[in-house]
This record gives sequence, C-alpha cells and structure tokens, in this order.
Amino acid sequence: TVIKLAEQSYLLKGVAQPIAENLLTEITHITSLSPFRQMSTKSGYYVGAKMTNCGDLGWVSDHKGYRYTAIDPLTNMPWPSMPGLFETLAEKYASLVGFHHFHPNACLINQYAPGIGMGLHQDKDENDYTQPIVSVSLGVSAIFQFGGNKRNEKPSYHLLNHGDIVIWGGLDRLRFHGIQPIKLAHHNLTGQLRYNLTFRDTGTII
Ligand code: MD5
Ligand code: FE
Repeated sequence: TVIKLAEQSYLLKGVAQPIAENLLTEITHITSLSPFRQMSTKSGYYVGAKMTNCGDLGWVSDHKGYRYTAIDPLTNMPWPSMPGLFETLAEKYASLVGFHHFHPNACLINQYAPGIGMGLHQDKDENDYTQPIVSVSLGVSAIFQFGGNKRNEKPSYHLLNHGDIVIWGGLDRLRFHGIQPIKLAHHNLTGQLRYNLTFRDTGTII
C-alpha cells in the first residue's frame, strides 16, 4: 500500500520485505570493506547513528563539517560500489511514484542502536534538489518525524517498519525530518538494530 504523506512524499509499506535478507547480506559485505563508524560534527558532538556508505560518493561528517567524498576517510579507499540490487530497488520505487530518471550515486547506510535517534534536520548537502531521496528501513521499527519546509511547522509522526520505503522529492525535498530514539526491541534478522539506506543523487560535487 502507498500512503501519501504530502504533495510529493510517499510511504510504501513493506515493499522491500521480500528482498530484505539480500539487502542485509549486501550491508554485511559493504561493512566488511567500509565498516560502520561513529561520525562527529563540527561542534564536537557525535552523530547518533553509526554510518557507512556505498556508491560513487559517501556522506561524511567531522570537525570540518558535512560533505560528500569519493574516498572513505577511514580506509583511504573508494567507498564500496553500490550493489545492483540497491540501485534497482531505489529506481523501481522512485519511478513507481513518478520520479523517473532517478539514478542515485550515493547511498548512506545508518545503523541505529536502542536509544539512538536523529534530530530534526533538512538534507541539504546535495547539489541537485530536483532529484528525490529514497529511504529503506530494515530491522527494528522507528517513529519518524515529518515536518514542513520551516523548522517551526508542526510535524506528523509515522511508524517505519522493516521493509518500508519512504520517497520524497520536488516541493517536499527540503522538508525537516527526524527519527525518534529507537525503542528496545528485537527483530529476527537484525537483533536490536535498525538499518536505514538513503539513496541520493548528489548532483555534481566540486
Ligand atoms: C533514517 N535518515 O531513518 C533517516 C531516513 C538521513 C536521514 O534522515 O539524513 O540520513 S530519511 C527520513 C525521512 C523520511 C521521510 C521524509 C523525509 C525524511 N523528508 O521529508 O526529508 O536514518
Ligand atoms: Fe535526513
């Protein structure tokens, strides 16, 4: 089922479930090359979720701020390539909700432990806001906070379960959003953890 969250935002319930085990196997392979790590911010705080990336570019945060890089600063190697399964999945569902010609060059992989969330923010480190973002949830459920284009707009709250995909773009591309701290729970494929894949087309960087 497709739930329309806003003009150009969609929640597709459970659509990735049939291939979830394959997606998790790909995550295991990616993290054998570029492990999950805690990233820090310019202000010296830690980003809550552990992160890694695959694809041509990866999102990183450190004392210099946020940016996309072609090289993983932990390994000094290129990020692992994006699995065909990932790209096919993201493009298939982007196209289903009307975003044709979406070709992600970056996939950020977030790992949430119990008690970890992500504060309200906008995704604005990309150079092309005409392209949507596709997000895939795996493992333990989370409540996401879906706000407006201004921080002070009242958000709505939606449960994201294993296999759910959220896609937003166009007018909604810069909406504020966040993830409430994950509750202590158990999922048979991921234990206490939640994983999220976010697919982006960053546009030309540098
Ligand atoms: C997550 N990650 O669950 C979220 C998934 C990030 C990030 O936000 O930047 O790594 S994206 C959550 C989301 C869901 C629905 C709509 C919007 C964002 N949005 O309008 O921007 O790890
Ligand atoms: Fe985000």
